Amino acid sequence: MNFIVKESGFDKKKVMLDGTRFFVGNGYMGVRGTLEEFGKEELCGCTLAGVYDQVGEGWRELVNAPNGLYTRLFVDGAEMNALEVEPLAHEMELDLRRAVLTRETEYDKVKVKTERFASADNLHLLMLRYSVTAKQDCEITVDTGIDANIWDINGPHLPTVDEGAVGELLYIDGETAELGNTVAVCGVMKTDFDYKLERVVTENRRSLRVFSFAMKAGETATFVKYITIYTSVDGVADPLKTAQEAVKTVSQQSFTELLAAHERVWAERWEAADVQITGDDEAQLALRYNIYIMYSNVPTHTDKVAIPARGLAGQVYKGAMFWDTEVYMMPLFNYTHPDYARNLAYYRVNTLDGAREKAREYNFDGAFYQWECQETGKDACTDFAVIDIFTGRPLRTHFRDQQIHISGDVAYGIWEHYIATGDEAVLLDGGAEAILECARFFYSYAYFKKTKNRYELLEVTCADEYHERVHNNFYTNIMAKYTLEMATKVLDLLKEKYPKKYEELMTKLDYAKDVPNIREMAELLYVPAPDENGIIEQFDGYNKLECPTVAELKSRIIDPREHLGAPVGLMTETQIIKQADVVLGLLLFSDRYPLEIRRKNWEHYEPRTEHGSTLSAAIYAILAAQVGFSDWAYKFFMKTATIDLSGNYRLYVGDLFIGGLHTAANGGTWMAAVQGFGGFKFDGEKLIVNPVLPEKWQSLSYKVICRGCRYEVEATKKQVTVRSAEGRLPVSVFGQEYSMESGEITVAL
Ligand code: IFM
Repeated sequence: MNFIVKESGFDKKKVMLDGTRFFVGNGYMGVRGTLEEFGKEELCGCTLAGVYDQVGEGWRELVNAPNGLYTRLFVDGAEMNALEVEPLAHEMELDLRRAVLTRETEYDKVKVKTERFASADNLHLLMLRYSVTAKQDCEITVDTGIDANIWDINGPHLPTVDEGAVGELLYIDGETAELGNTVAVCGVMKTDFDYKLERVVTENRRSLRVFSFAMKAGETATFVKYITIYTSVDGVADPLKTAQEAVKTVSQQSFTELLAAHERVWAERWEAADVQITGDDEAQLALRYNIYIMYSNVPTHTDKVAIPARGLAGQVYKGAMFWDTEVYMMPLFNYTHPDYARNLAYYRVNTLDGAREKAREYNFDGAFYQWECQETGKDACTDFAVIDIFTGRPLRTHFRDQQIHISGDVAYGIWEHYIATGDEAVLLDGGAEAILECARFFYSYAYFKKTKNRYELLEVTCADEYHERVHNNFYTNIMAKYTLEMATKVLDLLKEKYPKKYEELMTKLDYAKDVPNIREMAELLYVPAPDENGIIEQFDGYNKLECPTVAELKSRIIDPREHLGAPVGLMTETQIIKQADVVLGLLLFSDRYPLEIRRKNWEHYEPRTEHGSTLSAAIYAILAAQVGFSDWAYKFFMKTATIDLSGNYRLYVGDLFIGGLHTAANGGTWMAAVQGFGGFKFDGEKLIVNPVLPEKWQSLSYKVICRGCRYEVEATKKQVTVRSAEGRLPVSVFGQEYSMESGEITVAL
């Protein structure tokens, strides 16, 4: 039962990384794993999903709530703060199964133990249990409450706040600068001992109760903090009043009762999504950590937001959603918790108008989805997204206006959700419209080259991201082609099954004239093909670029923070790419290319890939597993699985801080385990299970839900077993199809 992430010893240098690593969250709030006595310098953050704010010309980003965990401990008048007083022992323990973070710190005279969780049962509730055990007789003073002196990257997002106390209840209520959204945090503390209330402080952006008590050696004093958070984004008329009432209600229950309700939700999640590995404890724990992070960040309560690229572990990357959502995160939820995946799919329906506006801004038709999307549907990406570290000048990048594969990725996400679940609701409620609009966008972007009788996509930014303003990027073109094909399938499906809906959409979108164009372009869009050696050129002219080794190129780096991509970065004029591009296209469309082609391209592109993005390793792992490079697959699997645990990632691009969770890699880890080693794929009609286990692994078991039915797969090196009490769909194992009528099949390998 390997569910515990543990770290012993306190290291000031690790405060920032540990804050991310020991994250707890519930998709509504994300709480960094900083210590209770820490403040904004230590990057304490309780980041709120869907609450965005912009101050002046700064970046619009997620808002951090006032810190309800804030607690300072004084023993005989001296503050016990791990930053000031070196602890004799210190341990952080994240229990992934229960989603509870425990901290134990020992000082000369006392031991401190805290446990916290962001309730998965009541998303507005954050709980802390704080215990002090005296090693000798001593006088204790505790200073605890809510602190609005919080970490902001481009803030202050709550410029003025009201601090208050009503009896035992503390609160802080603030308004965001841009939209005037209210953010209210309330807290109530309960103790199991008597104390003397010294004072109540409601000033300087803090609402605190300061109390003291005497302890005898060996005694333990425990208090529990109930913290509730409501904002006007939740749709409540008076967030402060709601938070106050909520905290009064929940504080009638014990910590243990509230914890039990939280644990029940997590038990159900693990029941659906756990992936078990035998023979490799390190891989097992890392894999579970990544699943834990995904489930701690997924918005279960709303479809107005999805999962930000750095999760809810702070404001980095503006709290924006990228293509990471569809390509890296949705597969896990599609197959383990389809109702959560549905929220993610609807998020793109809800931001369709913004995508239409963006298309119009650039004089295109249809929907050009936002490269960086927040809650409004406007693109949060700027044209000058990176600062040149040497000159201090902004660099013109083309993420926003040319990374057009985003519209294909979004359409792909909606369609794949339909394939996985068979649920037509998203399609009928706007998903079909989004796919049709994305197809229309590609048609309007394309250039028809008469001499070659083909459509081309010119001036694009590759999925690889180091190369911009190129023509006919493989990943972009194949994704666009698929979008056009999906659009034709959507048209056929609607026409056949929902003729009224079909007519409605044709009229609403004035689409009849587009239908022949879409069908034609689906046929005639050029996708770079394998050359005589089986290699697909990433974009027109790529093969002519200089081809140093990654190591050689990296030796030319002057400053570790320098931007390596376009317009003037080191990698731009070379074949070195940042992340999977051709390899990603070959993975997503593996049924279109023979294994030999996929293998050759993996071998060709891997040495040319810097893996400078955390989106890269998972994709290389999966394709490596598919084409028989088992050792490589394992190496890349471990790389992606340990990114957030090891803290082995880039913290700056230019002068831009980009630390935080890496939710694409977290989702990608599940994909690498289940779709890579587990060999799982679902084509809408049958499950395909072709497992290839790394040498170390004795077995791999996972569960998936396909079209509403649960399946359990258990693979060893000798056999694969698929079980399902309800499964109606056939299973294909290494090309041989089996019926699931008996509820279980075992195939010897
Ligand atoms: O979407 C990615 C992009 O592909 C690489 N840079 C980081 C973005 C957010 O994760």
